[in-house]
Amino acid sequence: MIEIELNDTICAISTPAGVGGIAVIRISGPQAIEITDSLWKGRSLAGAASHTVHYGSILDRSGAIIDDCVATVFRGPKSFTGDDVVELSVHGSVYVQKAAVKTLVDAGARLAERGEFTRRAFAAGKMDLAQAEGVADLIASRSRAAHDIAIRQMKGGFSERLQMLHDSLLELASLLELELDFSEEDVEFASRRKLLEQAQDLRGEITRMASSFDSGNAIKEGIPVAIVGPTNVGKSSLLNAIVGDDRAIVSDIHGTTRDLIEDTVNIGDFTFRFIDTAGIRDTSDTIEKLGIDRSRQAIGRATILLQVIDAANPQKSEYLQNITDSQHLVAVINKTDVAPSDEAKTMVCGAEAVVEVSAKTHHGIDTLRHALTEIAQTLLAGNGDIIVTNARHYQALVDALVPLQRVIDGLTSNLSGDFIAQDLREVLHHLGSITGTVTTTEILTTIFTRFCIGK
Ligand SMILES: Nc1nc2c(ncn2[C@@H]2O[C@H](COP(=O)(O)OP(=O)(O)OP(=O)(O)O)[C@@H](O)[C@H]2O)c(=O)[nH]1
Ligand SMILES: [Mg+2]
Repeated sequence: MIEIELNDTICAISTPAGVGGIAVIRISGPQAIEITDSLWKGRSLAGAASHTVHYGSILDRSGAIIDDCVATVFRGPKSFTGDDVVELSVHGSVYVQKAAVKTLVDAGARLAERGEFTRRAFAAGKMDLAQAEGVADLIASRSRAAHDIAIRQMKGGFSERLQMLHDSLLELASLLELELDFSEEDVEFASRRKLLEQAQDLRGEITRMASSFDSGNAIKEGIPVAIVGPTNVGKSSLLNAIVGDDRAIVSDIHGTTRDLIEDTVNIGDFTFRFIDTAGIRDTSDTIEKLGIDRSRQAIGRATILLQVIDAANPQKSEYLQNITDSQHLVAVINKTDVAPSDEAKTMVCGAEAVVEVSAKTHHGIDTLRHALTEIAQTLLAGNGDIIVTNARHYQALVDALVPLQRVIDGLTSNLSGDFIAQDLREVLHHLGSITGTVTTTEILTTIFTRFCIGK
């Protein structure tokens, strides 16, 4: 999709590959209705009003019936793509789906590229780029939290906020220009101090948005939870108890787990990515050492750490020394079915929650699951109403902060307005790239080829 033709008529199967009750084939473009009508047995679609549904049969080139189906007609510009669109609901046989697409292609439609329907919607001004990416995120969302963020983005919440930032920056630029126009006369339109305050506010807002990316990305991809601790404390047993499956090997031999073992589970509104790690201890075993290195890396990358302490053999946790402010620590005292938790509790340091469990009897596992959703909730709540989940948006915000800092430095050191205006334009450029007011074919191709065909 390097040079994309946006004026012909395209078609694709929009439902997932395979057999289903029904499958939807979408046709979009200036000839969508005409092409479908040429293969249609039933009342002609040529005069059909927009947003109407019609029963008939789809025919192959020889006139034989491929299937009875329902055609929904949307006339442009009031359609998803802005062009005329027909959606055919056929029976979900793999053969019927393929035969229907083939007959449409034989009659003059072209097979759509990945994401081409949404790309056309963007080109027609139906949505901006951030909203189009929201559509892709919505399709990919696996939890309520990820769905909520995606739907807000798709409905334009993020775009609106960017527009406000854009307007503030333009205002700043025009005030600077006024200053330039009247610099000969001794009139002060806006004091530099005021402009500086405004620029600092903008920096605060953009920084806040950019820093929400860590949480946003975790919510979208699954919040990484590392299960860590010394050997034999029951980390693998805990993973199995949480995910409700025999995912990891459990044994009473110290150093059983060597590699990272991951499993993804939805709890409440969130997706969590649990990572069982090798128990940390001094060892001369080469493979085990490599495993322990991986445990330490997993600790560095996790959003939530479950520090597992064996109630029957409590030990200190030097391995948690380097955790950062943005990481959340939960102490899990395990094997409470065989030993009291008092001594283990004295090993807890800096944890947000302490949960007593038995991975064996499953006692306390629900409490632990609840504690995890409470932390996840703070990830959502701690970032205001805009949460950035897209790496491209994050990068654009970070890129915008560089020239914005130059604006602030320029205002502080009383630099001439035209230099500052140049930096302001650069900030606007980076913010504009998020919604697609400034963009290139290359960027568009990268974004839309991540979509599925038929969307
Ligand atoms: N009684 C009791 N035994 C447990 C509990 N959890 C785990 N165990 C036992 O403790 C032993 C170690 O369990 P694992 O889950 O393999 O421990 P681990 O922390 O993954 O160990 P490494 O992989 O070697 O680091 C096994 O014999 C488990 O059956 C529990 O809650 N109660
Ligand atoms: Mg293990």
